[in-house]
Amino acid sequence: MATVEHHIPAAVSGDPAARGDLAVSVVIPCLNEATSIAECVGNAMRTLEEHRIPGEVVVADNGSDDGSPELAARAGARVVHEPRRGYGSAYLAGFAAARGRYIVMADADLTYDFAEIPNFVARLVEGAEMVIGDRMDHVHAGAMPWLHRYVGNPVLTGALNVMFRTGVKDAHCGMRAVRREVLPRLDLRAAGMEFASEMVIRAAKIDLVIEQLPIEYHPRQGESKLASFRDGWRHLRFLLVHSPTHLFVIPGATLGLAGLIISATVLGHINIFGRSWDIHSLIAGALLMIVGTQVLALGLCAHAYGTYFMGERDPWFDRMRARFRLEHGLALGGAVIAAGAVIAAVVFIRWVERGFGRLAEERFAIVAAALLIIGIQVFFSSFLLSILGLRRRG
Ligand SMILES: Nc1nc2c(ncn2[C@@H]2O[C@H](COP(=O)(O)OP(=O)(O)OP(=O)(O)O)[C@@H](O)[C@H]2O)c(=O)[nH]1
Ligand SMILES: [Mg+2]
Repeated sequence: MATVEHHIPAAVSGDPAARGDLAVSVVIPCLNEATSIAECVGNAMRTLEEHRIPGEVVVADNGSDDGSPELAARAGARVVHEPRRGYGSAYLAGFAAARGRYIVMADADLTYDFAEIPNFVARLVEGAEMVIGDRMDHVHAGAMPWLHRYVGNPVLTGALNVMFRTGVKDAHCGMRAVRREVLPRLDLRAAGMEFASEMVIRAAKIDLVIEQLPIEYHPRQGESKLASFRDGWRHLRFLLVHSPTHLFVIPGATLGLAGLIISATVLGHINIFGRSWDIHSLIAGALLMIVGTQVLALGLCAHAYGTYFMGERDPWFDRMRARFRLEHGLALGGAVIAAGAVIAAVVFIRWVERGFGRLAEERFAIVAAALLIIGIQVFFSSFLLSILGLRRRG
């Protein structure tokens, strides 16, 4: 068991009735954990008592059929039943029922030491708004499968930090603590295991003071509820759909730029690897420019939706919308359409000059088509962006 430092300030301990509120709610999500739930609840209650912390243990259940809720209640927990399935749904119900000023979260499988509760609470009392455990340096033998320890966790935590810069080392750690007063601002909604990612991302987005606490991770009792690939994908999907910059803008700009370079290489007759590049490369270049523009436009629309309807803030998008108006987009689209039309006209004139005979202006034809497609895309995407902003307030 981990060494536990006891430095709970006097303000936290004391008579709950005198303060009219509880100091700590330990919230435990539980799905068929009959082998361990009673011991978890017992350990949590004992820790609260030993440290004279006025608190409660809330067990959030949604669908156990092995008698876990009854065992939890008998061990002294307040059991909350949530009809909607999933780890996140259970936590949301548990949070709604919690009465403590500070909420400590931990699993029902004995993987976490409930004796750590006072350490988590102490960090909150000292000013942190969220405390997240960090298991990675203290994983006991058999506690975490190789795939999770060396692939799933590092890859997903790494992606999360690239996209959202949270600085959290173990973003899926199930032992955490949070001040209850910040929950409305966190505005959590995820139903499944991706709830763990949502909490960290939202906390970073609203600039909560997040602290990390090294803790030990023990082998679980009972059967795991985690499906590696399904839940891993749910986490990744969650990260992507909350970051239009990484899902659309960066890939779209990269594709478009690659298309532009390839097309310029062909049109400029630049030799690479001793070869001159022609029609087929130009078709590839045109294709990349077109899809790049399309993906970029989707990214701008996704940003607009996030900003106007989800209250998201993105400095890059804010700078964009401060600088560019609908008319700028229409002018840009119009100019690209005009350029495409001029090149198409040149091809047409040459055809007329040849007496409507055989024509070999494929390069110009491809460029004209690409420019017309891109211009039309920019033109109408600008209107769509404008429509998304019709109801904006800020
Ligand atoms: N109420 C409820 N609890 C759940 C649900 N899914 C998982 N849990 C609980 O959430 C906690 C975490 O689930 P685990 O199966 O331990 O997942 P994990 O810790 O990521 O994976 P392991 O390392 O295998 O333990 C446990 O206490 C589960 O009982 C659910 O759908 N509803
Ligand atoms: Mg577990």
